[in-house]
Amino acid sequence: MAFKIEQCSVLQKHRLSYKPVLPKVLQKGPAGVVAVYGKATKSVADQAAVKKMFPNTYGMPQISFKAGTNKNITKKAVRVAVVLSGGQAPGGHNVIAGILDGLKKANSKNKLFGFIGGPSGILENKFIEITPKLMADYRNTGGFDMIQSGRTKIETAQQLATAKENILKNKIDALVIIGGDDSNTNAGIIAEYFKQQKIDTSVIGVPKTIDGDLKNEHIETSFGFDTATKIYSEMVGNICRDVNSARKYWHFIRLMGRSASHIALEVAFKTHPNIVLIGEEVLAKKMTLAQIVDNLAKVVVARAKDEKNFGVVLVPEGLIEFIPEMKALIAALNDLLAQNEKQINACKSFEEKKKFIISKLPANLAKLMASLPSNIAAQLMLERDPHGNVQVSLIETEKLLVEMLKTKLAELKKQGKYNGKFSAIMHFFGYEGRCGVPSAFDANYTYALGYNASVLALNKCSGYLSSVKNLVKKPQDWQCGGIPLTMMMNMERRNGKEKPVIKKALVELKGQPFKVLCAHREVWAKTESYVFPGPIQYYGPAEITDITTYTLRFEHLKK
Ligand code: FBP
Repeated sequence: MAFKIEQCSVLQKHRLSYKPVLPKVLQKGPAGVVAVYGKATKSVADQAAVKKMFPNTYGMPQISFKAGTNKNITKKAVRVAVVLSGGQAPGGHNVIAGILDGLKKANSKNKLFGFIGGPSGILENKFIEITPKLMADYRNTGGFDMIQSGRTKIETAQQLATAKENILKNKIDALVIIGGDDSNTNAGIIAEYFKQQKIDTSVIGVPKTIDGDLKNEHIETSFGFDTATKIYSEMVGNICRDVNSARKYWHFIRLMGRSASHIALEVAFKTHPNIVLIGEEVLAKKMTLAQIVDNLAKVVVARAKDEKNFGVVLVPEGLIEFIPEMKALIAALNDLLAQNEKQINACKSFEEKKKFIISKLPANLAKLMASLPSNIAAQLMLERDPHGNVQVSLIETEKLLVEMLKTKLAELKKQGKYNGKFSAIMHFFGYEGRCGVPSAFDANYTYALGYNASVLALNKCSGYLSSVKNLVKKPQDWQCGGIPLTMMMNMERRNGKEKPVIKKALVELKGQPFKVLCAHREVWAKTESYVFPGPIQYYGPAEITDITTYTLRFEHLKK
């Protein structure tokens, strides 16, 4: 009997034909949607500075959509382009499917193009037409591979002029940028530039990031957070069960989430680890690295007394930037690396580089830098991303914590305060979660975000982020509209300069999700309350397939 290996998994075949559920307001297509304009808006902070930088797009009203007959939608065929920007997140292809279907429903002659490889595709004028036939191979799939992604930022006068030239050359009526906080800041900059240049092309953003830190009252979550946290939770749950079976290791698991600790918190709700560190709490309590390690040691020692030399610790990858002393060091390094590029590049070895940097740092930070293990010091000095962020996914914070914890436990042993065994296994779960097959929630949400973006585009709204909310309800009842990108901005220091950026939504210590953690963590530390969520379910009862995150549900409790 001949065996045949299929090119496409059985699940994938089934997912290709899944029809996402559209919110009621969008179900009649763009011509059946009317925009209702709210009051003028202002930025979340630094209003005068943001207004000065966005004179043409600051203060625009919020938009909410309602069912009705829209006579303003252009009858002439339009050309829309889409670009994926930044890190991958499950559901990106469905955003594109939603845009395509919305455009085609309005006019079968409308066309959608995809710039290749992220924003650099706009600058290099590399694009393809996204036809219904091409789209059919990517519906409800994970990944960004149809047109790929990238982190290029379009900000210099030259880059903006090139973007304008290519957009005009290709007669693009609207550009949809699917990205996180930095990419949507960039969308805001391009929207402002096009208005200033009197170009009729609208620019619309779509909130993407597994990190879950692009959110506010109108953007309840970014897409990908639901699927990624389900994937990580399956893996963490499996480790919890292994830990509870073998009872001999402490597992330290670093989880992606560049700045905010939302991912670690959500995974903790789903799995009940013994410890979950929350970066925002570390910052608020001004904890030092040594204090974090002391707290870890307390739990390890207490469990050892019950002969439990095992456990699970979740570490958000952004933790390092929240520790005040490390935050100050990273901020100083960001400026130093940006301002001394030539001299640093001329250094022949890592040691030479480190010496040069230490010579430029203030005494307290120089001491801290010198005290760090070489691998961590080297990781802190790695090149920043184009938006000026330190690449925390490359910093092995879990190893730093384990090394320091070992030293602490050895001291306690000498003092007769600890009599256990400590054997640690370290993991980093990051890239594993970014391209998974989107959960039912993310498949529906991304499709709605894309369809909604097509409606914004056809209404010539520029400088808006696609907003789909009321997400704890059924998709049919989700509310749609747009919120001005400038409304989410404040001023921050990036690459050594003050820049307007969309403010990241961090874990709020007064918020419901963190309060729930506080109510449970003591018990989780002492006991084995582990939960094993298992894999994402795509078929079966809605209570299994359609469930949203704890974070979203707890946040809705406050309303
Ligand atoms: P976005 O904010 O662009 O969505 O990316 C987030 C993220 O997945 C972080 O969680 C992670 O630290 C980072 O991307 C990794 O970046 P890269 O893909 O460039 O290695």
